[in-house]
Amino acid sequence: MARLKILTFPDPRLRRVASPVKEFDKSLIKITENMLETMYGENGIGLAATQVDIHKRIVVMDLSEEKNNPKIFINPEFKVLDDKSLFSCEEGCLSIPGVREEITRPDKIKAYWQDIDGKNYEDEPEGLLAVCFQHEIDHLEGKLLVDYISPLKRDRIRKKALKSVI
Ligand code: GNR
Ligand code: NI
Repeated sequence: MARLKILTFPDPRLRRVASPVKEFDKSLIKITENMLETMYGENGIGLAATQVDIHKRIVVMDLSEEKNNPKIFINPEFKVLDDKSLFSCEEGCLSIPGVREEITRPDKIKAYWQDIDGKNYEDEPEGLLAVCFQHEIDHLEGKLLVDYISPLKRDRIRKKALKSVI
């Protein structure tokens, strides 16, 4: 296993749209193992492959207190069941260190994904799981939580991030 480097905003590679996983092979297992190690190492509750410069539709998560409940979502998708039911949550992102923003998202969603063997699942996640699921799918679409805030605020975060690189 290996820890992977996490891309940070405004790296243009975070804007790439990930491709569906078609082969459920050994290399997929290795990617998910490395992503889990990276997520745990950075104290994150979720990680999308895009964040480690792998542009495939792979997400890992662990929302448990004890960090002993790793979840793998291959080709995750969701549809909004009720666009009037919203949930606000202060979100952070490993690709935008130091930034936390209150984001409002649909609360009632139906989630679809495959497991590491390609088996299909669906569920109606709630609360933090529903938030995290949408946050990670945003990454696979090249979308970041700064896209939900004002352009002025986003520009400030971008300038600060560019300064701290040098
Ligand atoms: O570690 C993370 N915490 C978090 C908190 C609230 C809403 C979403 C998240 S996901 C984030 C890890 C991350 O950047 N995943 O892409
Ligand atoms: Ni994130």
